[in-house]
Amino acid sequence: MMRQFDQDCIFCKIAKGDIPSKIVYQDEFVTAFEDLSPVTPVHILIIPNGHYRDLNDCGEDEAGLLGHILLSAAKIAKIQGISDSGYRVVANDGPDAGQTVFHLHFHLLGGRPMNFRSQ
Ligand code: DGP
Repeated sequence: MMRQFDQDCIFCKIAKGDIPSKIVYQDEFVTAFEDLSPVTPVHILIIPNGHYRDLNDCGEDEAGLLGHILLSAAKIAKIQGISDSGYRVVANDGPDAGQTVFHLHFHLLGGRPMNFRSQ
């Protein structure tokens, strides 16, 4: 059962369509949209359509949802044309990772080579 929206959350508002964003993919469970400050030529954020703060806020009940998010990332990478060149999927969880928006999201990054240790 998907969580409800949080009316004060900016990513919930994006999923609902209440504030504008460039949505590239959406289904019953997830919304994917272009990051406002892209760090790679392709930089998409994939979020669940309900409010989860981060991975720590997820449990076994969310196992299917989390799997669906990763499969959506692969699907969106194909749509974006970066399936073969390669891509990275990143979740920043908590202060050391620099999380700034507290609605679970996965960055889909691609379109140029990336160095894992420099970021
Ligand atoms: P982080 O919490 O560090 O994983 O990054 C959050 C990302 O969300 C950051 O790359 C910028 C992006 N972002 C923040 N606010 C908005 C917004 O209102 N619209 C869009 N499209 N992206 C946003």
